[in-house]
Amino acid sequence: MSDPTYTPPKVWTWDKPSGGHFASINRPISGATHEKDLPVGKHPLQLYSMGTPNGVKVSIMLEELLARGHEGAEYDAWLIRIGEGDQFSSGFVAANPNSKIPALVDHSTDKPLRVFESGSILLYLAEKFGEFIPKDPAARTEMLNWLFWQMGSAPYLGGGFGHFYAYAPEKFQYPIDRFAMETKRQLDVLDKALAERPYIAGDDYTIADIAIFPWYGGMVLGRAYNAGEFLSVHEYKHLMAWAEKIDARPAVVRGRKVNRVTDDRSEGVAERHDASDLDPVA
Ligand SMILES: N[C@@H](CCC(=O)N[C@@H](CS)C(=O)NCC(=O)O)C(=O)O
Repeated sequence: MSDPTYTPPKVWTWDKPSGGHFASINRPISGATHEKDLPVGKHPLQLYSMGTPNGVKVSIMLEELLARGHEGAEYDAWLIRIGEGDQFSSGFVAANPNSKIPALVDHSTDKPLRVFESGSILLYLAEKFGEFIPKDPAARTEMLNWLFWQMGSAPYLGGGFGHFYAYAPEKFQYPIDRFAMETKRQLDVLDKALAERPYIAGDDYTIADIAIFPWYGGMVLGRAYNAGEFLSVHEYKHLMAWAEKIDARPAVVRGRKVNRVTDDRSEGVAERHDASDLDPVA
């Protein structure tokens, strides 16, 4: 139970788990908890991830690149079970010292190159293949505006609203009000932008759409925290139409299936090593 009379001590110490959904994996220190190398498959790109909103940004991007015929975007996707602490293996920490999925290792470079943070991975892939990133400096800057907007904004949606609405051990009104307000403000920002243009940064589909879709598209499509009714997401009509349009893209359908833990093969696969792994089940 929370203590309404709690006064923070002078110095915070970690003397008990914080409670809530992720209590067993949360620690106030970084680094590896166990020695284990990451597996490496046969393709140039090795993705270590899970089918969460941050994870699927990268698998959607890779599927979009493959759909445009870039064979160099072939990849192995390995499942990192964040609820079981796989992100704290020595191998994963070497790929991402921040112990968060997604992480990518590019083996097509002289020395294998690690790329972490979903925004950095999207930018890396967009530049490597020259796709989903405008060449015109003004259009590129507008795209980057929205890409970085997503990186700064989604933690309020996920770590703020989602955490206190769905995962905290008790319902506290103050943080739910605080983050519901901010999440609705963000949905309104997107809705207003999308009233004026087909994609978030302009006329073309870019990595900014790929970054924003899993969080904010997922939210209005009713996939996040069971909070669609609570946040009246039907009000954001332009955002909804954009989300439905992106959701229907074949590469998005495929990318969303990657690193998903499910018994239903048509819903997703834990690992992806071949294009046929994501083909519809006959
Ligand atoms: N800013 C990071 C956020 C990544 C992130 O928060 N990943 C979550 C899953 S969606 C994670 O790995 N959580 C595991 C943990 O916190 O230990 C990115 O965009 O890549």
